[in-house]
Amino acid sequence: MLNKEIALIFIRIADILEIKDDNPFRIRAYRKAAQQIESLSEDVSALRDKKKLEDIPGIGKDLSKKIEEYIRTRKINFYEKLKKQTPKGVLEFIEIPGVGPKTAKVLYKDLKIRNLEDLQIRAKAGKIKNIPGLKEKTINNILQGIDFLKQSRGRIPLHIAIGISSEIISKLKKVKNIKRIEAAGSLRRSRETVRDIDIVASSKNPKKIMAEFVKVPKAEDVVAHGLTKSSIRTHGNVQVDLRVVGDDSYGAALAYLTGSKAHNVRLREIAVRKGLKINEYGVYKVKGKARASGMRIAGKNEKEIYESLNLSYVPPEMREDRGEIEAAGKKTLPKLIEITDIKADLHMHSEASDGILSLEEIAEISKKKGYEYIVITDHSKTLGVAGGLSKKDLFRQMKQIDMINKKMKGLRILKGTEVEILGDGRLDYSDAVLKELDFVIAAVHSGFKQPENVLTERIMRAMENKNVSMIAHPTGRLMGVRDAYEINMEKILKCARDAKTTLEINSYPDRLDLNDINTKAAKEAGVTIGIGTDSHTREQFDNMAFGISVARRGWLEKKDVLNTLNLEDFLRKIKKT
Ligand code: DGT
Ligand code: CA
Repeated sequence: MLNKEIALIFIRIADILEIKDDNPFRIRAYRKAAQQIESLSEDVSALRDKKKLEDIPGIGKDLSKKIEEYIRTRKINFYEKLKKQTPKGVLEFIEIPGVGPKTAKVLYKDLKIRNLEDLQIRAKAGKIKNIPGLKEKTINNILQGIDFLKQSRGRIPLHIAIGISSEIISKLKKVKNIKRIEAAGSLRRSRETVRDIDIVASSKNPKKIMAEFVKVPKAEDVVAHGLTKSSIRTHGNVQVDLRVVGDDSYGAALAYLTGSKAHNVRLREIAVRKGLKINEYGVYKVKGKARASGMRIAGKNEKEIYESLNLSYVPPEMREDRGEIEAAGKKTLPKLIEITDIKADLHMHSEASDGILSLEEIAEISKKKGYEYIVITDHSKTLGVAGGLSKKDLFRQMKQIDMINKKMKGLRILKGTEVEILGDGRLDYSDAVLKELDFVIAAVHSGFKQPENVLTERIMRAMENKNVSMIAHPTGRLMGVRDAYEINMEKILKCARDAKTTLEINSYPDRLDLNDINTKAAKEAGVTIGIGTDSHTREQFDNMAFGISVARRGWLEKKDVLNTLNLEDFLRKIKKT
C-alpha cells in the first residue's frame, strides 16, 4: 500500500510550509489529508482505479491530483520543488521523531545549526540550553530522536520487504528453467527490519534468470548484472540481491545466505573441528581437493547440511547464535509455534472505538480465519482521541455481544476492553466494571516520558489488578516514531509471572511489542504470552503472521502461548485466584 508513503509526504509538505510561514489553512489541509489517508483501510491505488479519491474526506481536486501523480511516478513534483528550496539541515531536523517544524526553525535560523552531527554535538555539550522556544525536555527528546534515526536509517520494516520480495519471486517463478527460489537473509529469519533483500534460486540456466531479474518491473536501477549474482534497486532505494546456483548446491547457498553471519561462523567452526569445509556450494571433506564434486557430502537441501554437522535442523528464525547451535547439538531445540496453532485473536477494535468494522463483521472474518473465540477490546473512556467507550457504551456492547453469541455458531465472542493505565497506575474503569468482562487488556497510551521507576511501578500496579488479564504492547515502541519507553523489564517479567498476567506480542507491524529478545526473556522467566493483532480493519487480521514470527524468534512453543488454548482451557487459565 502506498497510503503510508503518501501520508508521510503530505506531513512533510505541511512541515515545510509551516517553516516558510505559508497559509495556515493550506498547512492544516495537508495535515488533515495525511490523517485521512493513513486511516484508510483501502489502498489509494484501488481508490484511484475506482475514481474515488475525491470521496476521501479532505481530499479535493488538487490533492487527489497529487496522489495520482505519486501513484504514477512515485514522486510529487511540488514536494520535490519544496525540498530543493529548503536547507538540507532543516529537512534533516524534521525527520527527527518529536521535532516539529517550529523547533527545526529555531535550530536552523536562530541557532544556525546546519546538520544532524552538529546538532548532536552541541546538544550533548549542553550548548543549546536556555534558548527561548526550546525546553530542556525537547533537547533530551532531540538527542534520543537522533540516536533512533541513526539506528533505523537504511533499514526497512519486514512487512514492506516481504511485499517487495514476494512480487519479484512470483515473477521469476514463471521463468523457464527455474527450479527452486526463495528469500534468504534477515527477511527469511523474520527480523523486524531488513537492510537488503537476498534471494536464492537454482537453475541450469542462470544467465536467463539474471536477464529476467534485472528487468522486473520493480527494478528502478541495476546495480550489478553478473552471471550468478546480480543486484537491483527498487523504489525507495531497497537493494535486492539474487544469487543463482546449481540445484545440488541450493541448500548450501540458502543456508549460507540466510545467515545470520554469527550463526554461519559457528557452523564453520563445527565443520572445521570435524575436518569438513562448508561454503555456499556445500559441505566437503577437506582431505584431497576441496570442492571437487566427489568430496561433497551435503548441499542439496538445508536439512542435510545440518545433519552432516551432527546438528538438528535449525528453523531460520532461530539462527542468531543465541543458544540454538548448542541446543541443535544436544537435540533439544524447541518445537516452535506455528500460525495454525492459534485459536483466537485477543486484541481487536470495533467501530465502537477507533476500528471500522461492526461486531458482526469482525465475527465473520474471525470465523473464516478458523478461530474458536475472539476478544473485543475497544478503548476505554479516557482515550477520547480513539473513541474510548463510556461505561454506559461498554455495557451496551456487552449486551450486544450476548445477543450475537446467542445466534451465532462456531465462534464465541468474549467481552473485553483495552483499558487505559492512568498516570498513577489506576485503571480507567472501576473494578466493578472490569469484573463484568471476560478478558481485560491494560495498556499505556500516555506519559511515555515518566522516569523508569514510575513507569515500571505503574504497569506493575495494573498487572497486579485481579481483573487484568494481559498487558498490551508492554514497551510502547512505535517503529519509526518512538523507541520503547523506559521500563525495568526484569521487574515487569517477575511481576507478570507472580501476578499471572499475560504479556502481549502485539502483531501490528510498527509495534511488534514485545520484541524477539523480550519474548525469549519472558519465556525464560515463566511468563505466559498472548498474541493479538490489534486489528482496526479487515486487512489487519492477517498481521497475526508477524506476531508469530516474533514468537518464533523468541523460541516460543505452542504451550507458551495463551491463545493456542481451546476456549475452555483458556477461560480456566486466565482466572487469577
Ligand atoms: P541485513 O541485510 O543487514 O538485514 O541482514 P542479513 O543477515 O540479511 O545480512 P546480509 O544481507 O549482509 O548477508 C546475508 C547473509 O549472508 C548473512 O545473513 C550471512 C551471509 N554473510 C554475509 N557476510 C558474511 C560473512 O562475512 N561471513 C559469513 N559466514 N556469512 C556472511
Ligand atoms: Ca540482507
